Formats: sequence, C-alpha cells, structure tokens
Amino acid sequence: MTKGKQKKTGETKTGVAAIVGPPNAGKSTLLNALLGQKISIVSPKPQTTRNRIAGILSGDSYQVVMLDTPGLHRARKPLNLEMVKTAVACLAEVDIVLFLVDVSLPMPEKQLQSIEFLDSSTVPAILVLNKIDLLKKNELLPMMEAYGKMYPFAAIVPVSALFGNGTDVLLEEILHLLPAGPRFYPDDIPTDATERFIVGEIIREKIFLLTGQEIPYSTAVLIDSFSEEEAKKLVTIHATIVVEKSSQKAIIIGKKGSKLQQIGKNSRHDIERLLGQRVLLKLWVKVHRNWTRDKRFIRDLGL
Ligand SMILES: Nc1nc2c(ncn2[C@@H]2O[C@H](COP(=O)(O)OP(=O)(O)OP(=O)(O)O)[C@@H](O)[C@H]2O)c(=O)[nH]1
Ligand SMILES: [Mg+2]
Repeated sequence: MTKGKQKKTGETKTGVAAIVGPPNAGKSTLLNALLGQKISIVSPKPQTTRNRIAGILSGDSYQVVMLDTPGLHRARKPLNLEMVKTAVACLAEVDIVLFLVDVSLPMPEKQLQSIEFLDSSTVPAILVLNKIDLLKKNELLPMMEAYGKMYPFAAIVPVSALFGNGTDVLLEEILHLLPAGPRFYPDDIPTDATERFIVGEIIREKIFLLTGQEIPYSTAVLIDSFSEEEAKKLVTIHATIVVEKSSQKAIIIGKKGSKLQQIGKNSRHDIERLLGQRVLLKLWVKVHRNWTRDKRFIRDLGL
C-alpha cells in the first residue's frame, strides 16, 4: 500500500499531516501501521512519545509526511510542557491534522480537553476513532455522532491501528484533502529520523515495557557512540540511561544487573532488526538529578 515507484505522468499529492491527540490513543501505532514498518515506539503507558517523529508515506501518486507527536495533556513538569509544546507546534506547520482518540474509553474529560487544542489550528482536521476492535458494533455510530458535534471535522474515520483496519480509508481521506505538489523526499526513505535517534528510542521503549511506576518517566537515553565495523558486520553502540536519582539507578540495574541485562537483550534484538547487522550494545546508567526539570538537558534531547 505504501510503497511504489513514482509515475512519470499524472499529479502527485503531497503534504504534511500531524497525528495528534491524547496520550495513549495509539498515535505511534497508527504511524507504524500506515508506514508498514515500525519507526515509532509504542507502549501501554501514556506519554511514551516525547519527540516529533516523521514517517514518510510514498506511493505512486502521493507522498505524505506524517508527524507522530507526544500526547496532548495538561502538563506541569518542564519535560511534559516541552512535549505538549512540540505537539502544538506541529498543528501550525501542517496541511492536515489527524486527531486521534481511543474509542474504548468513554469520551472522558481528557479527550475533550485535548480537542480544545484544535481551536488554535486553522487546517482541516480528520477525526480518527481508534481501537474500534475493542468496541461493539452498535456503539460506533452514536460515538461518531457525539464526536462530530464537538468540532467541524472534515471527516470521521474509524480504524484499528493495531490490526491495520480502516487505514486505507484514512489514507484516501488524507489524499482527498491534499494539494498536488512536488515530492519532498526520495521514495525509499521511511523517516527523517537518524538511526542513532531510533536506537535511543528502542532502548527507551524497553524501559517503558520492563519497569513500573515513575521509572519510565524519569528516564532518558543518550547514545554515546555508534561505530560500524564493516569487515565484521558489527555495530558497537554505547548508550547511557539517565535517571533522576540513585534509587532509580538501582531499580534499572536490578538484582545482580538482571534488569539492565533484560533491557539490553530486548533492545539489541530490535536494533539488529533495524540495522540488519549484528550489534554489540553496552549500557550504562547515570544519575542526573531532576533532569526532567533541567530545561537545557531537555533541549539536548531534541525537544
Ligand atoms: N486494542 C487496540 N489497542 C491499540 C490500538 N492502537 C494502539 N493500541 C495500543 O494502545 C497503547 C498505546 O499505543 P501508542 O501507539 O503507544 O499510543 P500513543 O498515542 O502513541 O501514546 P503516547 O505516545 O504515549 O501519547 C499500546 O498498548 C498499543 O498497543 C488499536 O487499534 N486497538
Ligand atoms: Mg506515541
């Protein structure tokens, strides 16, 4: 669906679409489903995505740059404020907004709150009702009607990002709203993110999946070095997991280093798949006291 050579004739629809919405709605899962490949990390915990991540969707007659964004929420901590700022900034620089909600939640306060963010946007918005696999059939129509009353959406599209249902209809609706224009990227590039960045994200994802409570939210990953030895077909990566206090460092390391080993093993598996090469991954854990409040450090993380 997403791949194909550029036609010599005929017009190409191009533009930029932002996927925005409350935390945990499935924005990153949708980006991966549209691309047919995983570039953005996913976890069952909210506030997994921290940066703007671009996926490039190329087909015979279109090229759409899709921006995955951090979840819109009422933030207080500097890290979270920067995350929300990143998402809101995307609203201003795109041609289309895909506003994604989780239909398995009863239209709660949080989803309504984040619809308010659309008031600052002047571009057409498509409402994407995600996780329809969790809904009974007769529940969908009333939900579409209720959401439809909240904002003048250009279209409402039910999908299951997890199972890839409805994503073809969504793409049609997006193309319907896009103008003809020149391509921004070669067709075979799925993202503008660097391998280095994605490697850091993979490690962060494993921490989200393997640790609880505040640990994932107190963790950042820095790639210290990334060196390829072509002769050995081996990539050696050194990375530092940054936490906010020493008690968190002990948790990440685990009994006799078991937790850190598990994080390393699961990360390496995914990184090898990403790079198509063997990987030697060395992880360190470092305390940077209260880094989630350190604006300069947050900026260094690319936010
Ligand atoms: N059942 C079901 N689960 C889904 C679907 N889409 C996403 N999920 C799950 O929802 C959870 C959150 O998915 P993410 O893609 O990380 O959500 P997100 O909106 O990017 O979250 P943040 O980055 O934290 O804002 C994960 O456990 C996904 O597997 C879906 O269509 N159906
Ligand atoms: Mg995400």
